[in-house]
Amino acid sequence: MARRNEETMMRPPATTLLALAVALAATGCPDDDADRRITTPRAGETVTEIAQRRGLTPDDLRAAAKTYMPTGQHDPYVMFSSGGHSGQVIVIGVPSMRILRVIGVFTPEPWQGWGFGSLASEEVLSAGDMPTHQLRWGDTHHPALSETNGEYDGQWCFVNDKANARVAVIDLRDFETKQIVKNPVAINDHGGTFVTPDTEWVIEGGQYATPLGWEYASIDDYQQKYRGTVTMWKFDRERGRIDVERSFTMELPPYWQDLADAGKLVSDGWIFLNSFNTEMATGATAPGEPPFEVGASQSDMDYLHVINLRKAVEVARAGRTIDVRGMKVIPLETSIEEGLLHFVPEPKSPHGVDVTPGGEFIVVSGKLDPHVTIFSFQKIQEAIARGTADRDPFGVPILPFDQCVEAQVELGLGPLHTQFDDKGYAYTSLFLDSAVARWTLGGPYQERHPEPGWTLVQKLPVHYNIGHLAAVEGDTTTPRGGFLVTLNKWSVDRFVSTGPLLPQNFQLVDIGVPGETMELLYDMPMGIGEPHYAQIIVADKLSPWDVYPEVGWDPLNQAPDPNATRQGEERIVRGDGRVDVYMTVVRSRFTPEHIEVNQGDVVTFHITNVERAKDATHGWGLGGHNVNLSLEPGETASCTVEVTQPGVYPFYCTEFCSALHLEMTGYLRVRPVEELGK
Ligand code: K7E
Ligand code: CUA
Repeated sequence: MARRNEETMMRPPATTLLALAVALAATGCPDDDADRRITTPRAGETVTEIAQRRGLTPDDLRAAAKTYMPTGQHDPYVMFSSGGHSGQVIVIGVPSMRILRVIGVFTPEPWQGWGFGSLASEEVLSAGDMPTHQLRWGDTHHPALSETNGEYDGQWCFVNDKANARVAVIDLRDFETKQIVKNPVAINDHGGTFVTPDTEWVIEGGQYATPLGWEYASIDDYQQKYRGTVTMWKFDRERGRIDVERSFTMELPPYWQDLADAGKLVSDGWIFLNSFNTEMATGATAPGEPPFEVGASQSDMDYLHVINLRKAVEVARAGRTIDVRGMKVIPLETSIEEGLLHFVPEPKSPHGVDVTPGGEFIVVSGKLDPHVTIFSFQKIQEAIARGTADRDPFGVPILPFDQCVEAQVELGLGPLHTQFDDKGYAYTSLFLDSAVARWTLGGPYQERHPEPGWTLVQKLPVHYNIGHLAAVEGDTTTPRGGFLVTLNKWSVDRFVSTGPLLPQNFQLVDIGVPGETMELLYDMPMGIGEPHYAQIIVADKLSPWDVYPEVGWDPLNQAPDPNATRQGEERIVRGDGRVDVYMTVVRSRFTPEHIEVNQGDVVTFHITNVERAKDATHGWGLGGHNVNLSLEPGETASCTVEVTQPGVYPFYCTEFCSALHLEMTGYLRVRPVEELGK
């Protein structure tokens, strides 16, 4: 069904469009009063007349026909976008660009009750805290869908928090966050999350070098005491959790590691991580000294880190690690001794690193270089075998650039990130040019397109200052092509003004046709933080639950909840300053509805939604206590409230669930201490 959608989306009915094009070409826009054009339709207007009245061009209608999902129809693709400093993940239908859901991850999210009293969410969120204080904000950058054999399998989604070096695990059976791990070695990160082709490892590369283990060191000791990192988190698919015990970190020189990508197919078992500030600039430590901006951009080359993951796993398992706050860390000397780490010079202050679908090439974009540089995995292997005497100041071997490079393609200004399609094209974002460059891959991809390999084919302007871009399954071993979404940082003039803070602009691009035919289709304002990366999966691969498998389900552990309550067994259990309320929820009542407790009691509510109907979600909001739970069909959720302030607090259902939703309420009455014993 979805496959059929896919195809029809690519081929709008040509005859209708042709007729419209002819009709529209003949007439101009009738007037330029946008409001009147919308609000003065005539009865029985044809599509052509509507288009004329609204001043739509044939191109507008083509674009509309390619993006529009008729009411009730489902998008064939689903995009998982980071939410940037919203700390969340945003799920969007493609090509309609409709937001389907925001997933609460690092930041409390009230609709889902995420971090608003639910004990399960508090357990997940507090696992990501610092030892001394709470963290309730994150900056999500790179979501990674789980893979099997290098293809998305629709089971899990991971995402990193750049601000605090944390990684979250989202279960795609219910699209909820199940785990947050705080990196014990690094305080911030960037090159994560990227998964290996079977999701055995979730990679989290560092960013701004700091002393390992959150220690203090003077900036004067930068080269001695500050270090970069990359962490390999072991994912246990059975348990659906990252296994911290089996994870490890590699100590790296204090360059600022940036993006990472895992090798695949021929390069499976390797990791590529680029870096900037190999100058080891320490910024303006005194007036007049060069700021980071200048100091970190001096050299023409930085270093692509080539890491032998398989061998690193063996070295970590053999115990050749030191312990940093409970994390196994392979010291830099050990990595050099064991040949785990090689550098390849890469131009210049690079940002993106992306491995081609077959794993043969590694595409690097230098922000300050107009080219993308394509390295050959095989050539890198040969250079490693040949050996090199060249070393960085820490003793890391540097392979000769010329021995590793396959091609360079001049694309334009500020290249950042690259995606791939099914036709042997690559797509690179050009931040400074505000454009997407379509260029051809060579080598084994040559036969898929008519143009010569390693050539720029088309540059499509986008609006404006594009960061990442995402093509359908565009970073897997089997990219689908069809659509590309550009994640533009600035929107400037694209939308009705909402004041000085403007949304980002997601633009949908048709990349279904070869040659110079990329077509801009649609602008979607993204007014929820600043997303960085996104991945787009074929919707058919997702198979989330309609309702939880049984009534009384604990979504955190994906198992029956011991505190689940059946209808007829609702009760209030009191003892020693503690009150446990076992409650059920169904349209349209809470049982029990009246709960009387004493000031100072610690009251735990265990609430079970006994509904089996799809979408019969109830909420449980408790006034005056910062509490809101979301109770999806079958779910049991618990929440603990210490009632310090006497009074009468209505609780009510926060989802408009039925005609008698407003009657779905109850009272929590807290008797003041003075009243006790009366
Ligand atoms: Cu914004 Cu991948 Cu964090 Cu580039 S990153 S744009
Ligand atoms: Cu239940 Cu409203």
